[in-house]
Amino acid sequence: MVERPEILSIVLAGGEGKRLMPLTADRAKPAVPFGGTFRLIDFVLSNLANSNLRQIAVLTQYKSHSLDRHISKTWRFSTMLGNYVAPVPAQQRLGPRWYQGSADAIYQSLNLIIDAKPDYIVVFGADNIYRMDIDQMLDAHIDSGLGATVAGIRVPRSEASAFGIIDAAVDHRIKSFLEKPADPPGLPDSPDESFASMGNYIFSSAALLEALRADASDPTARHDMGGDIIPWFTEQGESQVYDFKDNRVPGATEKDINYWRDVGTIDAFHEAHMDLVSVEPEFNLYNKDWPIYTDQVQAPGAKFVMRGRAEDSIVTAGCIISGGEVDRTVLSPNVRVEKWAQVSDSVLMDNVSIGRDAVVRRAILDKNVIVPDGVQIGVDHEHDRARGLSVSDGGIVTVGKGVTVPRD
Ligand code: ADQ
Repeated sequence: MVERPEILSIVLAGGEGKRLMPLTADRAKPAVPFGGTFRLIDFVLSNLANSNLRQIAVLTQYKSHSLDRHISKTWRFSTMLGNYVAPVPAQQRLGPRWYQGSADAIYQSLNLIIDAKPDYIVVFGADNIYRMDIDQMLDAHIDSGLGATVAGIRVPRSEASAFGIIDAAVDHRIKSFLEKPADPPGLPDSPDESFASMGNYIFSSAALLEALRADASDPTARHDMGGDIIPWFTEQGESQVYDFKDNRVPGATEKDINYWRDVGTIDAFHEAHMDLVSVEPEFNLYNKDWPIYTDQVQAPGAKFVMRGRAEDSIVTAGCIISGGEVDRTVLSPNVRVEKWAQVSDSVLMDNVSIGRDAVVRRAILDKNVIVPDGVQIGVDHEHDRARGLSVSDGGIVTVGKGVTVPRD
């Protein structure tokens, strides 16, 4: 029998997510709620679990309380086969300092690698929306015999400066890797597209240890996976790209095959939700062959009374729509919408309450937000700003956790 290699998965979950403010004012970006019942981290953890990669360390740091709580409540595998999801908070093992960057986060957690003695290490980010069979990428990595494999996807060149940009040869070897270049190069066959890193990597263990040690002793390094470690492997001729378009998950539709979104800005986050509520979404949350797991709240079924209605919307448990109208909106559990209220093109998180006659348009309301009777959001952006609400470049109004929206 061929022995299966030992694999340790590390999820980088310490990101601050400044561009998602105010949703990240009080929680780590991977803990931001998504799609009514999920949190961002559920997507990578589901992909790992569905790919039978179930020895997982989640490196946390920034405001990790709700993330830690979510992981320990939701992500409990049977330990019988040595499976686990372990949240690993920054522990200052190497002296009194926080993680300097994502590579330092792994370096400071080297004891995990030394204890587990894996042959390969899967290092994935925690804040993208996608389905991926990681086993297929692992096969490509093992077949190559190289030190590092980076998952890559084509993105519009206009958005590419937010990503690590890959220039690869036909045999997939990476010729150059530029982390977030100001002027990203287009592709030879498609000048308006660039080939971007998805922030998901697989390494051969010994090679990663060598790279991390070199990085730690380099005083000029930023100690970042995309900024330092991948360029280091590339300089050695030891990196290749795994093209995400070659990945197939069971049950994928023509439309959502190879869907991947970075929802790191308010506008991208909102747009991904509008996709979910569209009649034929690009991303199919309902694929039972590759489920996305989460913690389901204990709450009774959603209820519609007094002619309350919701159309083109996701309505989760515990919601009561009492006479209000909801269109193209995602409602997390326990939301209330009262008589004559109108809610459209919005994302309402847990326990939001919308009063009578209120109007909410193109808005994201974080947990426990109260919109009192008759109050309007998203109707007059000047007025929204004047009341201290944040309005994105794309015109999305975001209200932070627990705020009672003032009338004036
Ligand atoms: P970014 O997402 O901008 O780009 P980064 O902020 O380092 O890079 O976040 C990557 C992952 O690491 C996230 O899941 C984040 O939560 C986590 N992280 C960040 N700092 C951390 C720390 N100090 N400790 C633990 N975890 C930390 C990356 C790559 C790009 C790639 C994009 C794709 O660097 O090359 O194109 O992801 O989204």
